[in-house]
Amino acid sequence: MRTQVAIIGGGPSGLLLSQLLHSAGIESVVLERRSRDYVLSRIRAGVLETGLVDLMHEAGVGDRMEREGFVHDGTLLANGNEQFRIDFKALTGRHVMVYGQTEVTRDLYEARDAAGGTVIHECRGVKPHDLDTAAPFVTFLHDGKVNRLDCDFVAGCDGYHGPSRQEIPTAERTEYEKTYPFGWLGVLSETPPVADELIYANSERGFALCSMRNDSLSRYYIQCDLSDSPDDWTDEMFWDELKRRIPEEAADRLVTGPSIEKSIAPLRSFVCEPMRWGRLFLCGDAAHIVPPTGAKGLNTAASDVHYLFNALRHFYHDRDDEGLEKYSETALARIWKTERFSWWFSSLMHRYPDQSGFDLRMQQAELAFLRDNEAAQKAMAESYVGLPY
Ligand code: RFL
Ligand code: PHB
Repeated sequence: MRTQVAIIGGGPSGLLLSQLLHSAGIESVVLERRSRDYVLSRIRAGVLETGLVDLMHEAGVGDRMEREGFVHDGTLLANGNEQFRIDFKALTGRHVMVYGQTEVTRDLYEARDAAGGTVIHECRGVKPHDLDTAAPFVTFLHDGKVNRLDCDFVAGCDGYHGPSRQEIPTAERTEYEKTYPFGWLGVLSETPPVADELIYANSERGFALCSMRNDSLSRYYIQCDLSDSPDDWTDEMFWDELKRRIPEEAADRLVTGPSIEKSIAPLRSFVCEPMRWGRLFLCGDAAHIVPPTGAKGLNTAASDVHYLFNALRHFYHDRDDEGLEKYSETALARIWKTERFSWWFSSLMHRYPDQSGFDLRMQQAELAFLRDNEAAQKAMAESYVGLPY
């Protein structure tokens, strides 16, 4: 089998890259370890920056998102019982779109099918070879046979646990990591959202987030211990704890119901440098992770895809390899700024087990400064709606 770009991983990064390449007449094959149902059952991101919304349109998959997504012009920040709003529209002239990652992925799969694209599911032992030559290839097990996919380039879109990153020799790879001493317990419930916009809440009992997917589907998170398991939390315990962490007026309005999904995610900041080695290019979670405060993971994956797609397009259409040469540098420049924002917003909103009285005062002062200072709000809003590509 031969293609121009072999894409490892059929999550949002891999599928979006594949669909954009198709729109530019460039062939690709996507190799995914899981079944399609499994990929579509993962509940993850919910907030899309304008850059990702534009990319979805560029890939020809924006129609359902335009119809069913929700434009949010601001977000609410709560500190105990106090609450203030960051007005994205007034501060930046821009907004974000609430549309689930599951829906993004579904739209991309459907578009790949409609275009006759090749996505091979349930591939095992995916392994790239000869990445430092002009003729790389990928081997994988599928339907009980070893297959070989020859290609010009390999895109490593296989997430944090995928094998692509490990192909960069350790002597040439630097990994930067910060783990946080807590996780997020998330619940999805078929109930109307508590507010029209997201509420990020800092409370004495820890962080909470009220988010949503649509008018009748809500997504809530609370900061929890890393040693907790979702089974430790009955629905009743979850709702009780959430109510104690958000402003009273919101708690009074909160409609509760049975959870239809409950999971715990640890929080991590991580960056791998470089993002390119020979003919291998890393995209998305394969190269970097942000803590979810600020909703940047999927959006950062999208900016990588934008840079890589344009670099490949120039290579194939204009025989210009400058974008490929500079891919790692260009992508990382934006990633580090987004890492900073996600780290800052996480530090501002969570309670840390070892937080001193002074640390707590600093957090409170930072929140008061943000509430009262328009320049600080503008800086926050610019990162939240998404830095330019
Ligand atoms: P993914 O989604 O992990 O997809 C990688 C794909 O690669 C496959 N794979 C392999 N395929 C072949 N061979 C192998 N050996 C393979 N190993 C792995 C996997 O099966 C998978 O299908 O990475 P990608 O495409 O880079 O996308 C990244 C996003 O999924 C991620 O950044 C976001 O979900 C993060 N995130 C959020 N991002 C946002 O922008 N906004 C949000 O509101 C937001 N909320 C979240 C989040 C992540 C969360 N969790 C659970 C980590 C909320 C949560 C709770
Ligand atoms: C979500 O709806 O899943 C979500 C929203 C905002 C975040 C993180 C997750 O910052």
